[in-house]
Order: sequence, then structure tokens, then C-alpha cells
Amino acid sequence: METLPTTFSAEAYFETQPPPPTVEQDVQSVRNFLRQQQENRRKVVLVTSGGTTVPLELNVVRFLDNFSAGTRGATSAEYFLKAGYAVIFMHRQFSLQPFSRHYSHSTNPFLDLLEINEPPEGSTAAPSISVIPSKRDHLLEVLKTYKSVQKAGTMLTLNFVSVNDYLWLLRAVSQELSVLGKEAMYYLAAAVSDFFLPREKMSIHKIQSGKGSLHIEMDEVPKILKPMVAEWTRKGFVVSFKLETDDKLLIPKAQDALEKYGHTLVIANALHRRKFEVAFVYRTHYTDSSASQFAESWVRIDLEKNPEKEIEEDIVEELVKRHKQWVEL
Ligand code: 9Z3
Repeated sequence: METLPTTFSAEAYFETQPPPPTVEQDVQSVRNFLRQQQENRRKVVLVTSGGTTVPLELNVVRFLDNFSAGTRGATSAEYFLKAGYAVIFMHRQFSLQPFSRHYSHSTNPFLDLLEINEPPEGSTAAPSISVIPSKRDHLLEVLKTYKSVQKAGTMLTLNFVSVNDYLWLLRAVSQELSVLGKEAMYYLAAAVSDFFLPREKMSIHKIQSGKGSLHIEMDEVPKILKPMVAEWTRKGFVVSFKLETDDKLLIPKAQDALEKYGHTLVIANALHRRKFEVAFVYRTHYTDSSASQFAESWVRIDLEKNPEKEIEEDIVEELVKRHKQWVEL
């Protein structure tokens, strides 16, 4: 008998799909981290970043992936830290991370920053290594901030790979973070799969070729924002991202998401313009999730005039302002 694709409720999902083995340990580190941040009366933001995979086999050889280098999340995390927030940085393993992102292996390889200084002829001293003079100021600035964040203990890094890891971890972390109530912000920039293969439909071993084309029927990933807003986050300031490639859909889909999930704000971005323009979409009655009058405001930067500018700086500045108003409401 053919099984039909299902839309799992979040509840059914967590009842049927197994948790990743590290989730308990991650929860413990989140608890310790939050205790420290509460002692120092810091606001905390959960930043999710990078794409989630959908494995096709239990012994996974092949998987589908969602597009995201992790730039949005890693860059935003730096600006949140600068604004005085503590950051839980929940990211796809090996995607970009705050600070080290400036020296990504593909765009700015670390080894190209260094030079070898040979000792004078006849000397028995070993060669030494130093940073190329033209790169020093920037590296020093990044390194100083990185070390000061480490010293202050204001960033906790967690990893996910598959959409299953992501869902379990997101639920666990949001439940922990909810103790902060309005002081917590959720900044959901990760690119999350809409479809997945439930465990019971997955092949145990590598899918074999030789039988013609491959047909895979996937189920819909539950809309996790709904229980997140209604049950797990207790008054938190929840910001989700909406990614579209068709401009016409961008704002309507962002409004749809607000209407369906009742969260605070959607940041809508089109794939090819995401580095220089995004739209903030929100309800005109900010606190009334049943009101369906929407407003939008655009954040734009001019990369021709200022190529070094990062749009995340302006996004985070605006969010920090709005979060402050939200806390004071
Ligand atoms: C985004 O829209 C992010 O801004 C990007 C960032 C993934 C475009 P990069 O990491 O890219 O800088 O390369 N993230 C959210 C994408 C997403 O999956 N949103 C869901 C949707 O659109 C809602 S949670 O349905």
C-alpha cells in the first residue's frame, strides 16, 4: 500500500523522530551559560545560522541541503555582541562563525596572512612567522574583540547538521531561554528545510543505482514557529527570516508567516539582494497577534559608496531598538 506524505504536527514529530545524541549535553551548557548571563543582567539572543540537511539514508552518504553560507548569522552575532548582548550561536557545523568568518578559507585564506622571516645567513636561529604588515591592523582588531568575548564568556556555540538536529536543538534551547521572558531575543536566520524524510521511510544503507530514476516522497517539516511562539518562548522577541527568489512573493509570504505564527517580526530578503536590502515586516499593533494590519520598512545600504558596510550592522541596530521598546511595553 502506498503511504501518503504527511504533515507532521510538531508534537507528532518529536514523538516519532529520535533526538540527536548531544542534545542533553547542549542543554546543560545552555543552562550554565544562561545562569552567568542572568547574574550579569545581560540580554540574550539566540542566533541560528547556516543551512540544514535532509539525509536520504540512515548510513548517510547523500543528503539534500539548504543554501546558506552562514554570513548573515555570523555577522549579526558580532553586532549583537557589540551591542552588549550575550549570544547563543547555533549554527550548521562548518558554516561561518563570528570573528573567524573574516578569514574564511575561500575568500581570505588564513595562510595568506602570514609570512616567513628567514634568519640571516650563517645564523642557526629557526625561521619565524609574522603577519603581513598590510593585514595587521584588521587582524589585531578582530583578534582583540574575539579574545574579549572569550574572556567575558558572552558567546556559546552549538552545532547542528540535519534538520532533525536543528528542530530538537531549537526546541530545547528556546525552552531554556524562555526563563528570560521578554529579555530574550530569537533571531532565526538559519535556512531550514521545508521537507524531510522521516526515519521510518529512510533506507538503512546507501541507495543503490541501476534501477532507473530515483523517486523520493518527502513529508513536510512541521511549522515549528507556531509552538515556539505559543508554548516555548513566553513573551520572547521572535524574529524570523523569509527567503524568496520571486520578488512578488516576498512581502505576502512574510505577512503570511506573521499571521500564521503570531511572532514579532519577519525580515524578508530576496536571495540576490540580501546583502544590500531587506524588509522588516510587522503588525501595526505590535503586541496584538490577532491584528492583521501589516507594515513594512526597508533597510538598505549603498555598497557602491561604502563597500565595507555590512547590512547586518543596521539590521541589528534596528532590532536592538525595537527589543528595548518591547521590553518596556
Ligand atoms: C535567510 O533568509 C538568511 O538571510 C539567508 C542568509 C539564508 C538568506 P547567508 O547565510 O544567507 O548569509 O549565505 N534565512 C531564513 C531562510 C529560511 O529558511 N526561512 C524559512 C522560510 O523562508 C522560515 S524559518 O520559509
